[in-house]
This record gives sequence, C-alpha cells and structure tokens, in this order.
Amino acid sequence: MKRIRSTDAVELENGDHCKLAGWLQEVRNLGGIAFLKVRDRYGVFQVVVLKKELGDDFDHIVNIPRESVITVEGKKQETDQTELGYEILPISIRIDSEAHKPLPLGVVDKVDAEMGTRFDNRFLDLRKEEKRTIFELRETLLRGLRDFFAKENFIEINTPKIAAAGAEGGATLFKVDYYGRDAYLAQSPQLYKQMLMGAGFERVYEIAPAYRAEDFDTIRHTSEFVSLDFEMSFIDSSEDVMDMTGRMVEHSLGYVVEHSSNMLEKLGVEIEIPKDPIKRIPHHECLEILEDLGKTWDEEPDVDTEGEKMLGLYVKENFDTEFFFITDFPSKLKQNTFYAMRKDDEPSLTTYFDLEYKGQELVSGGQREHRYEVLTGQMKDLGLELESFEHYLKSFKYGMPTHGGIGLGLDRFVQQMLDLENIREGILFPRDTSRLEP
Ligand code: AMO
Repeated sequence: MKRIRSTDAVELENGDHCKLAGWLQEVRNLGGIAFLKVRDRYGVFQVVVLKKELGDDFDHIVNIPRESVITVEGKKQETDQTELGYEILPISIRIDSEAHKPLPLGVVDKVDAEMGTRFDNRFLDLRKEEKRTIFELRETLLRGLRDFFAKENFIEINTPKIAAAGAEGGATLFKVDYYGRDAYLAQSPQLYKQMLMGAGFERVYEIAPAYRAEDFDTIRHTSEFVSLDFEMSFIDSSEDVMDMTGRMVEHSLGYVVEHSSNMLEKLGVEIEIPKDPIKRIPHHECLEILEDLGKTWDEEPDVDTEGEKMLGLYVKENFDTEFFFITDFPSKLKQNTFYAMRKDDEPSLTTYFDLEYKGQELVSGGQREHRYEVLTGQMKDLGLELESFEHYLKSFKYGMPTHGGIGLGLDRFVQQMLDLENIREGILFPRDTSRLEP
C-alpha cells in the first residue's frame, strides 16, 4: 500500500484502509486506550490504540519517544473530535526511526527557545509549522518572480560565484585560494549581467547566492544572501528600470496573495501590493523631510538606517503605502559604484535609486555607464586598476547598448513581506560573522 498524506485521508470513505506516516508528536495514554498525534507536512492525524487489542505491544507503542518517525496502516474512522475529522484504528504501527532522548529542542512548545539553540538545531526548529510556512511562502514568492520574468521575456542566467575581481568594493570581499591564485566569492553578478548586455541578451535575470564579508551583525545583513538581479538593454533612462522593478514587485506579491492566502493567514500577515507607479522621492528631498522630522547628522547627511525607518513611517502616514523609491543619489554617496551613470545635466548626481519597503532598503539599481571612455574615466577616478577588469571592459568596446538593472535582496524581501524580526528567520541555514554551521 502507498503512503498518503494526512489531508488526503480526509477524502476517504469511513472504514477505508490507508497508510499514513509522520513524526510522533504526542502520546496521551489513558491506561486502556491511548491517542497518538502524528504530524506530517500537511497536518496532524490521530491514531487510537487499545490495550485489549494490542496486549504487550500497547506498552511498547505508548513509550515510543516523541518525534520518532512511524508508519501506520489502518482503518479510517470519522470523528468530530480531531482537527482533520477522522482518526486511524491501526492494523500495524512501524517505527522507522526512533528519536533519541532528550530532544535538544521542543517542536510543539508554545514558547520559542533562544535563537542560538534554534539555529544550532535548525532541522528540529523547521519542523514547527509556522517556521516551515515561511519557506513555503518564500517558494511562492520565487515562483511569482520567475513568472514575471518569463512573461517579460527575460532569460534566466547562472554566472560564476568564484571571480577574479569584485564589483561592490574591496571591503566586503571573501578571499579564496584558487589553485594558488587569489580569487573572491562573488558579491554580485554585476559585471556578468552587464557583459551579457554586450552579448546581445537584452534582458537577463539571476537568482543566486552573493557573498559579503560584512563585519557587523545586524537583523538585515548576512554574509551569504540570495541576490535577485536583473539587467535590461535599450533603456532611455533609469525610469525604465524603476518601472520594471515596480511591476516586478507588484506581480510577485500579487502572486503570493493569489496562490498562498491560506498560508499568509496562518502567519497572520497581510500584504500590500504596491500600485504602479511607485512614489519617487529624490535623495535631497528625503534629507529635507528628515530634517523637518528633527533628524540631525554628525557626519555627511545621508539616509541611514534610522532615516530609512523615519521615511518609511512618513510615507506610510502621508501616502498610505509601504513602498517608495529614493532617486538621484549623489555621486559621492555611490562612490564604490564605478559602473553607475551620472546624470548628464548634473554630474554630482547619479541615475541611481533604492526601493524602500517598510522602511528598509530592498533594491538598489540604476542606469549603467555604457560609454567605454566615460566608464574607464570613472574607474580611474576611483583608483581602480583597469587590468583587473580587462574582460569586463572589453565587452564595452565593441558595441554596448544603453542598459540598467537592479539587485534585490531576496532574504530581505521575505523578511519584510512576512514582518520577520530578523532576516535569518527567512534563511534555512544562515551565514554570519559567527555562524558557519550547520
Ligand atoms: P547592493 O550592494 O545595494 O547593490 O545590493 C543589492 C541588495 O542586496 C541586498 N543585500 C543584502 N542582503 C542581505 N545581507 C547583505 N549583506 C546584503 N547586502 C546587500 C539588499 C540590497 O538592496 N550590484 C548592485 C545592484 C545593481 O545595481 O544591480 C548591488 O549589489 O537588499
């Protein structure tokens, strides 16, 4: 007999035989009768065992350690006493894997253990329904994003994650020994997605890990994150990129609401789907708003973490939305971004923007400098060695269209979408300054 899901058994007739399996969540032993609660991914079903039927086996079964995996074959009996509306009268119960005692982490405890303990025992932590639901919703979001890119004729790409040069500044590069040569873990697919514009792909996207040796621990940074990047050719300005970004967010969040409303309900989350066009606020206006709100700076004024939060609340209160673009970033604040196009009429400004979601940066992007001479000039101004970028630069010499794109932190997207306190909650096995295992 083939094993079926706990929820499939709901459809069976009263008295039908079936085979179910899962983790033994709880045993309630009343002496002559015992109730086993068994959990699979889809729900919790109840097995009723009677001492008078099982004899000595009864004691054995009621003593199976919690969280052991068991397989039960038996008869479905309808009842209004259980969540799924049935219980199983077993013909056989097999222990597939007996759990050791004690459990390092409770699976059904109401109160969460401390975060370190949970992540040290992540496989057990993830047995909790609400934790797994996060990853089911993450998957729906990914599907929604891929659906959008397919509709918009983007080609999904995979670019190298071991590279000879970084794209986002030297400070956060992870060095690796590459057969005796220095190499780095990719911080972003930036250089490759641009080279593919030179290759005539016109529209590409990638969803893949990116690595940053961040030297601080925050609730929104990890050393390894999943970066969603797209790049598109023949744009007139960064407006085209913002427009695509807005529609991508609108489509993917709409997809989640359409396909997973029951899971959102489980987590008690309501999602705002932004309406295109998303509000744009130039960087200098953001600073004015922050000043009006009473913010002061010790150093060069910028939209820092606190400023982002303040602006997020301001936009929510005044425009009733959780989304807005900060546009026209000053060139001096995007200094590391050698590939950013400056504004023709105002070179102290770039065409760069961030998309803010619930008071936190989700996306950054803009129009790229596609003119070889201007690009190499910008790189020299920053003191970069052009030889390290030989292959990248070559792709600008033989016909490079205007282009632009974005990078979006997928883990942050999940964090903000589901109101998770810490970005790590939406990552299966996070990597940060202190965590390399599991
Ligand atoms: P940037 O460095 O701003 O831009 O990164 C883009 C987005 O990636 C996410 N992100 C992170 N998420 C978690 N942990 C981190 N350490 C981390 N660092 C970044 C953020 C951020 O908005 N090449 C450009 C993108 C482009 O212009 O196309 C880039 O990487 O959500």
